[in-house]
Amino acid sequence: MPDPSTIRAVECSPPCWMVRLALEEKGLDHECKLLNFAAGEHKSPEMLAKNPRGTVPVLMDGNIVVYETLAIFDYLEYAYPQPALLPNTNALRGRALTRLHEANNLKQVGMALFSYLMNTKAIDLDPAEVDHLASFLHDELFFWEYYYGIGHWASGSAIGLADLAVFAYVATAAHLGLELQQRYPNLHAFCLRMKERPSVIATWPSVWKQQPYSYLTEPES
Ligand SMILES: N[C@@H](CCC(=O)N[C@@H](CS)C(=O)NCC(=O)O)C(=O)O
Repeated sequence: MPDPSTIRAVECSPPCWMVRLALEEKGLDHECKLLNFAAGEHKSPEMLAKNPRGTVPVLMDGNIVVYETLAIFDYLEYAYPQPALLPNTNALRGRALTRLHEANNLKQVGMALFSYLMNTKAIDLDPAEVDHLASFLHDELFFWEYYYGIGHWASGSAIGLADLAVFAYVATAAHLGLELQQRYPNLHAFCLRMKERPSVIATWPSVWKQQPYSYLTEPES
């Protein structure tokens, strides 16, 4: 890469985190410009010129602009194949791509819940709505708990793009109070493995307090 690429991202956004993790895992020299979401910096004229949808993440690699998280993943894997984050045999790649795109289900239910929690004033939060949205997340986590019981990584014996996606959503849910250890031991072990990786250490949201929230913590019975 002649010049370091830049990534425009907002902190605590799972899709942005996914791309930052991929850049770190690939050891690519890059600059991350964090935008102020509340101030609408992701919709500035400069950003809209790059991505008319006004969403982040947006990757700039020289003159090449790529947005849409999965497109960025695809681009990085093609442009910078080593270290690979997708396997190179047909069978394993088929499974890895399945898991990666399957993680969109996690994104849908995760983002619906996270957006509600983050965009609603504490006083207006409706516990029934939180439970309702969390129930979809639990339904989805059931699948991932099963997959991470088969192996350490979402597909095959090496970390891959799907793992980065799953981690960004599950770690966010855990930060919001989802208890993993008892209910999802395989996902818990996966998150512990991920937390030791330099990519996660380098990108851990700086605004996250040590103590997770308790929005998703279930009362003890
Ligand atoms: N389809 C996009 C969506 C990414 C996304 O949801 N980004 C959020 C931040 S977490 C965003 O930019 N929201 C602003 C908006 O939708 O206007 C992708 O996969 O990159």
